[in-house]
Amino acid sequence: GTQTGGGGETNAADDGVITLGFSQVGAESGWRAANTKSIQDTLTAENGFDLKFSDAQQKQENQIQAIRSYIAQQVDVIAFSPVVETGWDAVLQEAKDAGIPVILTDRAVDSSDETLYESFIGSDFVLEGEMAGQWAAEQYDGEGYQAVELQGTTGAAPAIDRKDGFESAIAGSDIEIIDSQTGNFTRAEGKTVMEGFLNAHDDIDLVFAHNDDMGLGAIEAIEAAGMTPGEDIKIITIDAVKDGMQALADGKINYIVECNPLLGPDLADITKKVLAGEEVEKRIVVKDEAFDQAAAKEALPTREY
Ligand code: GZL
Ligand code: ZN
Repeated sequence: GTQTGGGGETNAADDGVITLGFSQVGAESGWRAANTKSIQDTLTAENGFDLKFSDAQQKQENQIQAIRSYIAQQVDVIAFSPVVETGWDAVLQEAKDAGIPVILTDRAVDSSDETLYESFIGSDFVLEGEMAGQWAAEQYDGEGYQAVELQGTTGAAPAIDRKDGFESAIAGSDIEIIDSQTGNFTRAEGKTVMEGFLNAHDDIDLVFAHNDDMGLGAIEAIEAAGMTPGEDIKIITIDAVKDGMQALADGKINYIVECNPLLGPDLADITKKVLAGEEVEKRIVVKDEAFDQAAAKEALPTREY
């Protein structure tokens, strides 16, 4: 519904329909596709929403442009997954001045001014990195393992935090990260970076990829080099989307930490509470589990994504 109030106060949609403008990062990975589906399947007309959705092709300027257009359209709520952590304060202040509440999903912003958004719904990426590192340290300690790291998008919260978590968990083990580069969360770039690692090092034991898609790209590069992924070179990834779980069940990946993309229901719930003037939690942490090869075989038939 159109925003009848002036700046400052927020009011529920006057015609009973909640107009929500959503700026999505892009369509870079299987995780993103599942996340988009969850949002589009939940924020439907029958659930009381008029969803305006935009794909930023992983460019921050496109997200800022989309948010500005939602402000101009005077939507009831703005939600987005910030592609990187920094550079949002100005546009979020514009939303605040227009009296439009903002909800963050999936990735965080580094704004020190917490009044710029109502709530942040997403996983604990540091914990995901720690879970991956702990498993690696348990499995591969005492053997002088050399690891390479496929980082997510430079400046993105999941890339920064997963790296930190993994490094803290392997500190004290004799796993050493001998090379680390961004593959921008995509399969194609993960493959290209892994090809570079394989040319530069003849002693790689382990790949830590910040998402399944880059891990799947690494598998292609390892096989093209005549080696067996999951055996000659172990692979640990994060997300647990269908293609990753299949590779895990097939023995090409050794361990996957889940990052649940099904954020639509939480977003719908928080949005309705915000518009009803109810108190909402500033931070909603989505729970994640982890899978080895046996667990993947077991879980695959009933995986929602
Ligand atoms: C994590 C999400 C990341 C996924 C990637 O919540 O932001 O972005 O791990 C996706 O697959 O591209
Ligand atoms: Zn080397």
